[in-house]
Amino acid sequence: MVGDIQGCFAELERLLKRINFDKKKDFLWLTGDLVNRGPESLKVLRFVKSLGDSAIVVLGNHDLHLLAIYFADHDARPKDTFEEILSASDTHELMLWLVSKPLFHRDQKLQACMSHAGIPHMWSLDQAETFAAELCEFINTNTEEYFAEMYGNVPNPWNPGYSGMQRMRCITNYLTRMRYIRPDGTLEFAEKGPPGNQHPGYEAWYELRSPEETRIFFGHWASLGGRTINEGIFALDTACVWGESLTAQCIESGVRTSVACLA
Ligand SMILES: [Mn+2]
Repeated sequence: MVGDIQGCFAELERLLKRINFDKKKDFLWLTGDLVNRGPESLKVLRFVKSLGDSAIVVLGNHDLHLLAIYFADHDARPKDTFEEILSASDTHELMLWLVSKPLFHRDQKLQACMSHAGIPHMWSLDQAETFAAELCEFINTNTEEYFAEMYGNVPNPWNPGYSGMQRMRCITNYLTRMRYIRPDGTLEFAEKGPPGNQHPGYEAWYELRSPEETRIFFGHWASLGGRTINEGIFALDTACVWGESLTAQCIESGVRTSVACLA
């Protein structure tokens, strides 16, 4: 399991060498945000795609942002680093590959699951799996509509009665953007720092989850430094693109390995 790569291809190569990753017998789980801000997003996409079924990927907010630029003509933001991907000879193939990826993955035998930002406390893992599958189906059958309408902070909080694009945007926000949440499910979108100084009434999402047998792995929240207070919930984004490190955790043994950012 490797956290947010965000275009840090050299560090990914070094990390995989360090853990003796062998695509013939190992599976590489990636918590999403393969691209953006870092220097070599195109290389990351090509490499992960080349792993075929050995790579298990869930989409993160930066991946969705890239797809929205490609499929719905959204504008890039000043800090985005997508030019190389968008002008590559294999852009279309890469985007079709990326858009087919899920937003949640669970392995019953390993008792492990992942999504980019995590799973809100109101959802059981079965529900998360169902909602994420609904979303994936929607994205792949209504691609342009989805990406044209994807951005936005509402509706918030979740209500099981939502349908259509409202429902899809709400599921997207929990699985790819969540950090702080209120007991009623309301998300706080602006606060990105570590727990301690957030708005009153909000908690880190994992603090509201009851202990469960299946371990949850997530990325997205770089300021956590790879730590949560929960046994069984693992933060994997160790801020490589911000100059810190890229981290892998062996799902079976729990052993962690990090390589420092090379930039
Ligand atoms: Mn993210």
